[in-house]
Amino acid sequence: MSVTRGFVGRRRNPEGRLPPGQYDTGASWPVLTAEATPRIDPERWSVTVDGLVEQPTTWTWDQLHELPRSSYVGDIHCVTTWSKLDVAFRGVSVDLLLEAARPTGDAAYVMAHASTGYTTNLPLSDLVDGKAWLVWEYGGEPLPQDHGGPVRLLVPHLYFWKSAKWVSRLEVMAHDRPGFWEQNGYHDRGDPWLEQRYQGD
Ligand SMILES: Nc1nc2c(c(=O)[nH]1)N[C@H]1C(S)=C(S)[C@@H](COP(=O)(O)O)O[C@H]1N2
Ligand SMILES: [Mo]
Repeated sequence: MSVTRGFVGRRRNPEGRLPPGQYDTGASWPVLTAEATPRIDPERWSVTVDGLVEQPTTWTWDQLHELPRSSYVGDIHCVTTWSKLDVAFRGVSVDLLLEAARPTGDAAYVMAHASTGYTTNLPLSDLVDGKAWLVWEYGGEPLPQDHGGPVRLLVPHLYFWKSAKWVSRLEVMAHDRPGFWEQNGYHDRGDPWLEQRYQGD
C-alpha cells in the first residue's frame, strides 16, 4: 500500500530516512551543549589544521571565505534520538583544508577541538571525500551562536556529537584517542545507521 505524502500527519519514518531508534524532531532544533555558549567575534575566530600534516595551516574567518563554498542539504541525527530532516548548511568542504595541510602517510584519525575545550575524535576517512564541512550558514542565515556560530564542524553521516561547535582546530593523529563524549561512554565512530551509540555497540 502506498501513502500519499501529506496524508499522514506526523510522518514517522518518511522514505526510510530515519536511522533505527530515531524520531523526526520536525521544525524544532534542540540545542545540546556541554559547556556555556561562547561569544566569538568572527574577526577573531580562526581554525588550524595541524598534527601529522606536512603544512600546518591556519585560516581566519576572511581566509576561509575566500575558499570555494559548498553546501550540505540533508538530514542530521543526534544520539539522544532526534533527527532533523532536510536541513541546509553552507560553508567549505574539509577536503580543501586537508588538501592544503597534507596529512602524512601515517595519519589515520583526527581530534576536532572547539575553542571551549570540547573535543571529539573521528577517523580521517570520515572527514574526506565530500563528507564533512566547516559551516557558517544555516538555512541561508548566519549559523546561530547556540548552534556553534560563527563556525562549526558538520559531519552529518555520523551522530551529531561529532559535529563540534565553535571548531578551532583539527588535530591529525596516527592513533585514535577518545574525545569528550567518547571518554564518557559514547562510541568512537558513531554511525547512526549501525546504531553505534555507546562504546561496544
Ligand atoms: N563545542 C561543542 N560542540 C558540540 C557539543 C558540545 O557540547 N560542545 N555537543 C554535541 C552534541 S552531543 C550534539 S547532538 C550537537 C548539537 O548541536 P546543536 O546544539 O546545534 O543541535 O553538537 C555537538 N557539538
Ligand atoms: Mo548529541
